[in-house]
Amino acid sequence: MAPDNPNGITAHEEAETTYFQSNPAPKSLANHETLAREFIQYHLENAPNRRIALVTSGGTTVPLENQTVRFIDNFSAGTRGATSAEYFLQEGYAVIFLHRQFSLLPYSRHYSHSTNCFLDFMEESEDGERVVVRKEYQEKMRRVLRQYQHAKHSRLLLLLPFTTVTEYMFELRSLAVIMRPLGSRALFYLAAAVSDFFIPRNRMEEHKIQSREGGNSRQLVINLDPVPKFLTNLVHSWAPKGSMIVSFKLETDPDLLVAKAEQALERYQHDLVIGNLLTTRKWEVVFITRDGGERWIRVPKTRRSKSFSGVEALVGKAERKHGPEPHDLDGGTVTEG
Ligand code: PAZ
Repeated sequence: MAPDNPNGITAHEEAETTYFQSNPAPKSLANHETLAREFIQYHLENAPNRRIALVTSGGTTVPLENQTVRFIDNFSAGTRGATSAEYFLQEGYAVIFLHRQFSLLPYSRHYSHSTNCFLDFMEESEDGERVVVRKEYQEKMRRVLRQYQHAKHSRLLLLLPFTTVTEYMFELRSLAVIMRPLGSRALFYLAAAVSDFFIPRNRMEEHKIQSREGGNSRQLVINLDPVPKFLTNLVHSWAPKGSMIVSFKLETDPDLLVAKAEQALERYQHDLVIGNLLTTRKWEVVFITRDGGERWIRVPKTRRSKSFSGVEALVGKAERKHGPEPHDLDGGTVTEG
């Protein structure tokens, strides 16, 4: 990118320096960096052709106090990210799963936040000696357990949690840089719902904000700054050259979705924007591509109880960009058009 000022640095680089110097790095960053380096090194040494997807998932928080009692949250249960991670694993990728702490995780998502308590999946054996999975759940649980154990034992899945928007930004930057040796085998799948606004550290209250002042209740007026648009930095500076970068765009107004997704692709110059609407996100998404394409992918009405990731169609795209993987795709769960 061309420099925007006489010092030879772009406005995006300047925003990056200011943001990362004036907001504190997460305490777990150094440990996460070590884990990510080891993970990538392991795959480079043991499966040099394997692709690695960084899947981001869940919503970021914006703390109102440094010793945080209250925070603003971004909508996302982590369903898209956790489901997509499973599909990437199934398609032969290793996955770094950067997720909001306590949001849905690949595999355990089938049980952890279900409408049943996880204890409802179990019962005592007839002799009362053991706790066992209820008969009607055994087949599915065996399948999920096997997939989970395979991912775990083959070191295919690295789980890294974040909570705040600032933690997310530090983690994303570090992971992208650590992924550079992967070159075109790196894929970024940014499904997390990241806050557009935050309170910079130097304006954040240290202690719990009090609701009364001088004996009277008070109004709370919050002044938020925009979070710099770091997708530009990710695309042009942090991520490995030749990697595939996919972002998501969530809207609530159907009339805005496609235009906003197209705008994002034009602005950040990455590979793909997947648009979705809050109310229909589980059944349909739209792929906006650099060639001006707008492709809707829908789960047929009869299959709508199944979680939908959109990865089925995306993996086909990644293959066209990077060359085929040695396995077949199961594209049978979605329709296009
Ligand atoms: O996690 P979830 O399945 O409840 O929701 C997924 C989603 C809507 C957060 C995701 O598909 C998405 O659009 N993420 C980007 C949000 C944004 O525009 O910032």
